[in-house]
Amino acid sequence: MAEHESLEFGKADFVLLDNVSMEEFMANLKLRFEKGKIYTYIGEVVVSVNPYRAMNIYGRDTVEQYKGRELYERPPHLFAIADAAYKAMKRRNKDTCIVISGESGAGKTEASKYIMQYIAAITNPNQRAEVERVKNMLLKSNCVLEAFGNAKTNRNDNSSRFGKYMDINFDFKGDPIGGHISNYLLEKSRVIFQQEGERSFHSFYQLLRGAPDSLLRSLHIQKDPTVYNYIKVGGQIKSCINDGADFKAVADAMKVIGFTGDEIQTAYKILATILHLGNMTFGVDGDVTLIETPKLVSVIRELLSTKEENVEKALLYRTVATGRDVIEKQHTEQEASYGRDALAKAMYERLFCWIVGRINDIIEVKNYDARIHGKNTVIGVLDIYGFEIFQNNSFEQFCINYCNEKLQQLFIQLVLKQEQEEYQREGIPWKHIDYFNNQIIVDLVEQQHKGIISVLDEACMNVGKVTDEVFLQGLNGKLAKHAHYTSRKSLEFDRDFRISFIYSGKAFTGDSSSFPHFANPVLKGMWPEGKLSITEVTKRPLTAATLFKNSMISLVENLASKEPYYVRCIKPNDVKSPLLFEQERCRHQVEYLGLLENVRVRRAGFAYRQTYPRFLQRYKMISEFTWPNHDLPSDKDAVKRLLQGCGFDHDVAYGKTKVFIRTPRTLFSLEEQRAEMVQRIVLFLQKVWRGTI
Ligand code: AOV
Ligand code: MG
Repeated sequence: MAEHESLEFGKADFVLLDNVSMEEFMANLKLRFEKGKIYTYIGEVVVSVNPYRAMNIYGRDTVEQYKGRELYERPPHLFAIADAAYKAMKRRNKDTCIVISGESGAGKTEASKYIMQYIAAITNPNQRAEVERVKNMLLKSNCVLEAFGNAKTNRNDNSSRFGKYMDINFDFKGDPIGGHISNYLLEKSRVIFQQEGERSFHSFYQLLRGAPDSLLRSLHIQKDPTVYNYIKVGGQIKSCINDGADFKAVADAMKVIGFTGDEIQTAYKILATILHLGNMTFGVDGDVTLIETPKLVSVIRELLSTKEENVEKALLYRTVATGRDVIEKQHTEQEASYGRDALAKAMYERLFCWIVGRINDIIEVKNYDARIHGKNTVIGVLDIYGFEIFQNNSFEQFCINYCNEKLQQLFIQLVLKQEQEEYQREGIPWKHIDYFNNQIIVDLVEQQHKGIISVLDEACMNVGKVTDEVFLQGLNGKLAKHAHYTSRKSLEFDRDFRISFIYSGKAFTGDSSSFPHFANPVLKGMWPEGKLSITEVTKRPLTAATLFKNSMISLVENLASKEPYYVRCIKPNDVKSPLLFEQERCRHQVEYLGLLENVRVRRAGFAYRQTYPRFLQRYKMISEFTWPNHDLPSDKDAVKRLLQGCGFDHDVAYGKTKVFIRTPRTLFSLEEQRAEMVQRIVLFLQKVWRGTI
């Protein structure tokens, strides 16, 4: 519990509230926000409120204050959590992870970057060149991924449109030696369409506003974004983002990471191709579908180093299987424009995944021999897209929100449920605390046979016949009785209803597109499959929803296998104001993040626990009753005796196999006494060895 703060700033840990009620919680959160204290603990969880202004709390001097300190020694800060995760990893050889959650615009991505900066700042005291290089690449990767994966939305000017989980690997000295990035479902529909007031991915505007004229000429691109259908809506928006300067920063970052000149050029060519695709139109002549913009075909041909007929084929035909043969079937006009959009989206997604893959090739740990160097440990940082609801919610919003539900479930599992179950198991007197378990919502989405994703998969079996109606009928048939499902419900910020938003059915039923064949080796690398064989054409691929579900399940398994630390971000208002604390808006977030329940469990709970024998092993020297050995009937009795002797009896509970300590302060004091005794014992032994005793 952080105590080094004056009370005028409110309670630094919600556990210290006089009464755990929503009113007191909110009053404390508001007071601290208004006093410029954006971080507050719930035990080891950091609650963060987006300040919407530059804070002078991330500099070198602050790093020094937190480095190597215990959580409760300093005022609440992200750095303290980062340090705790780092210490746990280094001291106990544990893989740890930091899970950052909160809705769109709450400050997750900023938090993840500060955490990475902190870890970079406290490691590599010996300035090993190789480690510095790795650190630099890890930090620079953020800039590149944000350019291609973030966009301005109505909720956030720099909204992450993909989920990101980054592992940082450390050697036995605790220095970073590499990393790995997993990305989750990019919101590729943004490539072809944005809602009013939003933009496409930053990368497009950066290219238009930042690229030198010669480059633009070679890409046949004009500077004015409103020329391009795909980014038109967003193109008119002057945002606070400096696209021109960012273009150079991203290009530099790509070079530092190790992208070759050819690779960077190819990325630009793909961006340009997508912009040109958006301006392509189709017509009909009799029963033949035509491209009305042949000039663009030749531009695209040039950019992709392929043949004109390949581009035409990719746009006007699709590959279908008839019996044992694969044939090319011509698109109708409407199919052709749908196919064009699908191609644009798929190209951007490939580009993005290829960038992530290239970064991974470069930053992955190489030449590490665990037999020589000891275990290579990991800190994972999870920064996903936050929960969001728009007027129309597409497949991607469905996935984003499902992902948030999964993480909330993990939090409930680990923090609330496991904690309560352990007390029960240990026979510690305990009043059960009710909380909303969102498992029911997760099940609604992912359950076998009757979950939304299963229904979708079933609907998709009828290739060609899937319509919104088929899907909706399937859902209504299976889920009508589900308490958390309604088929058409108006948009409401309703506490226990989070799935019953309008998700537009169309987007659920996936894209299919064929690709031209390329001569450019970088492009070839992005489309390794080449020409499809008959089995691949007829093979039914897993649906996008099932792929996403599987990736979420494995993400959660991965997080659950590590020691988790949590940052819970809150967005104070919808107008990006540093002054406004919208009470209702914040209360709603506190509610669905389960923060009050978190305080209750924590308060009723215990900061530290250890089995009796291990506890004795560590602390037996501080009591005459237990040092060097005790003669009590059991280890439990010995621990009782020891703690009574120290005057800590009031702060502990004795379970069946473990002792539970309520406040960290008690533990801290035990540690101090131990250190003192160890020192004395060492001195004593030295005297013995020297023969002075
Ligand atoms: P998000 O990651 O949680 O949203 P961001 O981390 O992008 O949100 O934060 C949104 C904006 O809030 C940033 O661009 C900053 O302007 C401001 N901000 C956030 N944290 C801080 C901070 N600690 N100090 C100063 N300004 C801050 V999303 O990716 O949309 O779910 O999908
Ligand atoms: Mg983000």
